[in-house]
Amino acid sequence: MSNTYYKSFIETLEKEDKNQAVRFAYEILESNKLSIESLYLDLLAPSLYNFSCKAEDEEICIWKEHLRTSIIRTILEMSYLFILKRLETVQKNHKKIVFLTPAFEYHEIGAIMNTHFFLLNGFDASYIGANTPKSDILQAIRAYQPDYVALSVTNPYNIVITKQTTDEIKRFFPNVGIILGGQAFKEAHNIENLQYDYILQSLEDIQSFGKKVSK
Ligand code: B12
Repeated sequence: MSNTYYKSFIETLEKEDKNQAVRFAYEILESNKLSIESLYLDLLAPSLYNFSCKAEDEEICIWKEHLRTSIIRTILEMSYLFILKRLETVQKNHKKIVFLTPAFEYHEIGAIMNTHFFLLNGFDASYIGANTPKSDILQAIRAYQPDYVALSVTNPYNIVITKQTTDEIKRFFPNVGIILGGQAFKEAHNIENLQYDYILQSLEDIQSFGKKVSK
């Protein structure tokens, strides 16, 4: 079923019609045609993965990508109203997670989506931003005292800064668990030498992790 909605959604995105795309996603959630999880994973994520430009748009391709990302981001913010509604029935596990992308990592859509998935699985999760400098991450840990810090990393070039960041987190806050996820960690050699506690990559991983910490 989500396939049919995906086709219609892509048509609105190809027209770059932000209002129609946001209304379309709102209507899907409002009428329970798809869950928040399915909207994110079956419509929003593939609309970015499959993004490509026509040959004649080559020079403005990056702007088209930015515009599409900004539409998706607005839909994620809009969806928060539906998350609030779902949270009324979610049992909390009282585990706090600070979610971010490290310095130089601008890809943030996966981080925002997964922050929402953690919330829906009972965690007290907050997304604090993309391209977050090491010192700011340490300050955030000091201020919010989370149980876990989750880092989403897409670009393998950012593994070096991720290593520096995770080393410092473990040095100053050895009891804070480090969760890593994102495209950069799909290659096993990118994980070697990093200090972390969990690699999570999917909604199912978050659901199992939620069950484990609630025991
Ligand atoms: C949108 C986009 C951008 C936007 C990002 C805007 C934003 N606000 O996020 C902008 C224009 C800024 C951008 C910039 C660049 N990008 Co870009 N970008 C993309 C694009 C088209 C979509 C990424 C996305 O949002 N996908 C959708 C989300 C939902 O997917 P996701 O992040 O993978 O997350 C999913 C999972 O990985 C997982 N997940 C992610 N994190 C976590 C964490 C946890 C804990 C868990 C449980 C799960 C999890 O959950 C999500 C849902 O399943 C991809 C194409 C692609 N194939 O991914 C290229 C892509 C990622 N970009 C790429 C590149 C090269 C760049 C640039 C270097 C380009 C340049 N020359 O300037 C810069 C780098 C900027 C930087 N310093 O970070 C490459 C990366 C290649 C590589 N592997 O090295 C890609 C793959 C394009 C390509 N095919 O070449 N980009």
